[in-house]
Amino acid sequence: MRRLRMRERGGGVLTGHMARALADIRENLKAVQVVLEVVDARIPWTSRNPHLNRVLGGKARILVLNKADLVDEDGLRRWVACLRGQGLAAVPADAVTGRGVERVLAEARAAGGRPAVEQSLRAMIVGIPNVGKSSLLNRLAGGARARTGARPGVTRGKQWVRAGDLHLLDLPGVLPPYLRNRQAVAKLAIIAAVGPESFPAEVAALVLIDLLRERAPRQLELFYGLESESGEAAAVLEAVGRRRGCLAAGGRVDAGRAAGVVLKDFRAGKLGRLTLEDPPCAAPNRS
Ligand SMILES: Nc1nc2c(ncn2[C@@H]2O[C@H](COP(=O)(O)OP(=O)(O)O)[C@@H](O)[C@H]2O)c(=O)[nH]1
Ligand SMILES: [Mg+2]
Repeated sequence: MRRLRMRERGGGVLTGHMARALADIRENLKAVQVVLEVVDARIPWTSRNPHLNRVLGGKARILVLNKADLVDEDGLRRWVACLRGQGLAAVPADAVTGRGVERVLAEARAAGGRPAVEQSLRAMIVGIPNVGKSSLLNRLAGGARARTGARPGVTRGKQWVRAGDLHLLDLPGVLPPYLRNRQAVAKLAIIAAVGPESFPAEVAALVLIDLLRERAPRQLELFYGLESESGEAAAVLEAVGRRRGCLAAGGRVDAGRAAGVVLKDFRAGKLGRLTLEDPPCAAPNRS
């Protein structure tokens, strides 16, 4: 395997890009009472950006564990229980089918308090790329997507859309992914929050293979019809590539194409519903 040297960006350091994104969000926050922080339910921890905590201050927040359809029920339940135990209003959702979205609205209403007379509750969506911010916005705003327009004294040119009795800022706030360490960046690449230009797909696929083998043993063998693979992740990737005809000149396996296959299948949920990390709470006693 090619040795990878990764330049850590935005981890502990506040880069200019990160600071600008946070400043934009801070500015928009003034206009809302509630924030819907969207994360990917497959990596609820790694897909958050902890800088948001500082920017939010005491603002009410709902933590939407989106793409809940792609994770196992048990893992999801444990994550929700753990986060709620920490006082976070965590709500699982599937922004494509709309499952859980009503509850997001209900909790936003409850958390946002009662706005002043004549005003509706205003909220905004934030999150790192590809977690489903736009999908959730469309779901919440419904098909019509009628803009409610600027409201004097409240919006100053911002566009709002109606979501039930809530007013949502029309543009979600994009948080840069938080690159805590190499494993975190690999997970972010797996869910396509970080692109292949920043983290090679092949390395992401190898990390994914290791995670799958640890968390859902035999899943890869079953799905791709492989012999039992006990070797390194690279050997599994090569077996998948051979199986799927990802061949380069001379009959060698094209590892890059094989990586693309594994990542695509995982992202589509074909390799099983699975969380890729555990909540920072002890597993419940199952006696
Ligand atoms: N399976 C699944 N896919 C989703 C869900 N929400 C969004 N997506 C898909 O994830 C991709 C990114 O969604 P998008 O809303 O553009 O994310 P954004 O970058 O955060 O605005 C799109 O292909 C969506 O169809 C979900 O709850 N489940
Ligand atoms: Mg979007």
